Amino acid sequence: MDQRQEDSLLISEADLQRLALQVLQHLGLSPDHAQAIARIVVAGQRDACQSHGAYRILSAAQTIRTGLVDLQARPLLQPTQGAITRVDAQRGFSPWALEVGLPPLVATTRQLGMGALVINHCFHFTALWPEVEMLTGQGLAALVMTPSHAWVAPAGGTKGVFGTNPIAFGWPRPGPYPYVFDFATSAIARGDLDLHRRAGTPLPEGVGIDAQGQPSTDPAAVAQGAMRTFGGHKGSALATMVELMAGMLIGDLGSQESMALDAGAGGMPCHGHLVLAFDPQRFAGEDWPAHQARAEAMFAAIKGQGARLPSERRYAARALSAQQGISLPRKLHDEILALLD
Ligand code: NDP
Ligand code: PYC
Repeated sequence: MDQRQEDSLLISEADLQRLALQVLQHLGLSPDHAQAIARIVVAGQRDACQSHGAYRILSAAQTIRTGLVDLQARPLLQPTQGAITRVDAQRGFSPWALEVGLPPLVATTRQLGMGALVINHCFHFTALWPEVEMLTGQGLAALVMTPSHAWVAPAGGTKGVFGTNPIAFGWPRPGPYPYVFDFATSAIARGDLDLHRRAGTPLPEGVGIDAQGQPSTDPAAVAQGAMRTFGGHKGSALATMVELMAGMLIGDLGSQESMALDAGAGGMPCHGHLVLAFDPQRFAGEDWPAHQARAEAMFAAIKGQGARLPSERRYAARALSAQQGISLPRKLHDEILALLD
């Protein structure tokens, strides 16, 4: 949802980072957790991702109030097993665990051609594209997925089974901007539904049903009912894959179990998280530059028709934020400051 028309202020990236850090530590998080979370939510706000930027500081606060998340948990890096790097987040938030797991993931990927980072027992509430960009920045391709809470009905059904189950993909390109897409497999992200609810605006048609299974554009009614997958049965199958790959495969909770653990407390989901990385130099070998050039030709063919690549809106917002500062809704700024009371 576009909050750009809202009354906003401009804040420098350094100041927003400082504010986020101060608030998160005030909420009781250890400095390592607070720094890792601040980095990721500030990057989201910088890229004008309203549902997964500074707004998520409020989500962190709400999750902390549930008492379920361990604010001091130290991510435990397990011994690497073949291509698999595993970090047990020990019921802490995910960003620090991700930072702990990335270096061994990159090393394994370079050595074997592909690698998997499994993060277990983490509270995950961030966008996935920052994770993907950390890998494309190393010249790697990446595929990331995670369950959430069971807010989403399968195509043909009316009751929540899946999470909003985002999938993100990244492909390294020459220059600073990789090819990245990152989307929920639900018709709308839960964060966007929340923003509609906060703003008192209706949802787009077709994204949810009420508790009686009837189509609804009322965010509160859909929150009581269920959200729909995007693309009908196709989104439903992708959401199923996320439950399987980032749930059962890695021995962790799926979205239904995460929701049961929360027991109506209103916290962010707790489950596992899967990050896959691929080294093009190993797959394509010494011909990689030629194949990367073919990929560039395909991107040019997409753009040549007037279509845009995913993430181009974000990259434009990033450039604007660098020039003028980060745009932050004033109401959200005040709510974040109020967390210091
Ligand atoms: P959007 O529908 O806003 O965007 C999906 C993707 O499509 C983005 O990469 C976007 O790029 C791109 N895109 C949008 N419009 C176009 C277009 N016209 N042409 C080409 N590409 C386009 O994403 P969602 O609302 O589904 O998800 C938002 C965020 O929520 C994601 O970052 C996701 O990771 C996060 N999320 C996190 C969850 C969690 O459990 N942690 C759960 C669900 C979602 P651009 O950004 O440049 O517009
Ligand atoms: O927006 O769907 C969402 C979401 C779930 C967990 C974090 N974000």
